Amino acid sequence: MLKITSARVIVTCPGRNFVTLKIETSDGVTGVGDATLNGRELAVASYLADHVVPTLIGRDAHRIEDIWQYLYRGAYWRRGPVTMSAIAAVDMALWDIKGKVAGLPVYQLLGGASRDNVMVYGHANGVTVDDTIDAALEYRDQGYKAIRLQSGVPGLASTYGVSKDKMFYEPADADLPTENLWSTERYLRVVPELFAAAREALGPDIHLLHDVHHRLTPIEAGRLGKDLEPYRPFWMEDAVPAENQENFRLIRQHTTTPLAVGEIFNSVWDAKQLIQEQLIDYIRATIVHAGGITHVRRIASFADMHNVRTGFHGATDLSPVTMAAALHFDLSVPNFGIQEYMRHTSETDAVFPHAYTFDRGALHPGEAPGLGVDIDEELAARYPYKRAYLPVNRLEDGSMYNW
Ligand code: GCO
Ligand code: MG
Repeated sequence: MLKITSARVIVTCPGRNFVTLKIETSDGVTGVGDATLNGRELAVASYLADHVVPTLIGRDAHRIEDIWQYLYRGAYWRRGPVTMSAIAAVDMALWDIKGKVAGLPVYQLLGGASRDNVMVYGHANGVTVDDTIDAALEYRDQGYKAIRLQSGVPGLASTYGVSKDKMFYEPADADLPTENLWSTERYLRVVPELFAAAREALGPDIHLLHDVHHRLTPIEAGRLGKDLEPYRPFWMEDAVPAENQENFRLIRQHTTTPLAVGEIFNSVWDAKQLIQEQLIDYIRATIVHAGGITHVRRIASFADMHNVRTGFHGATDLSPVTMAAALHFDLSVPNFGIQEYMRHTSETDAVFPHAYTFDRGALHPGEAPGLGVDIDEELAARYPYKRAYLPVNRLEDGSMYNW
């Protein structure tokens, strides 16, 4: 038995907040897990430190499945982003430990590589369509085969996905939530223009993606999907909020544009109908917010049975620990689709030294045993927690809307 002797929660802010769990075992092997929930970080830190860590001490680190069930069933209060992010952190750390003990990278424990590397998409954004196309050309020149396009909406001061710094996007940048304005009418005019310009500039071979960020109704999403069809988008993401999974039937009736959903899902149950009825093409639930490798594995297997592929969330609020875990998973899972890749800043990369590498539009998790990522605790301690919120969104008449 490999006893868990300690588990520590480390909160650090090298430019943005990250919550990391580090588990230590009786024979000195350690593992790391990500528990970052953007804008609500301390809730998960407390859930772990106050409620999970005391129950882990003395358990056998090798019993990953049993510990997962213990934390999920044992809490009585199932699901939810806070609970599932906390469980994910424990799960990732235990897979990391198992890999180190075996002397194998985690993807080998998951069945080995199903592909040579993991295709990723980068984020091109700009205030105008032309700026966005310029950014997209830079990504293409760096070797990206898939690019997400987000541009400003004429008449709106700020829009989701458009950053101050073209190559980095960080929405949680204010001590209290900033307020954005939204107009569906203006937005629906600009996106088809953006895609027309992008196809013209980038040619037929680059995959083009777009994130609606939950801002349309199903019939509006049907309209946008139809308008984008001539430009062959790879996917339209989060077209509508997904609490009501049936909503997607209406979108499907109107467009063949592929649909991606799930970055805020935390359980297979959030996607059950979407997958079972093939109402989506890509499931975006990811390791940190959906219960770790152990649970995402179930989601992906279920999706595979229904011809739905993975397209995991990979924004900068998912730490390099999640990125590493996602890459091991992506490399091995049969129904892989694509992986989002929003590069971390050099400060973040220094706090989380990692083995994964980027080459011509693809990532590889590397061959280091375990997840191949660690946290430099001394460096992390130099960046104390800094409160930061995601923005909120209102319609032009002042109504609260979806950000
Ligand atoms: C994406 C996402 C992010 C989220 C962010 C919230 O597709 O990458 O929509 O940009 O908004 O992760 O914390
Ligand atoms: Mg998104």
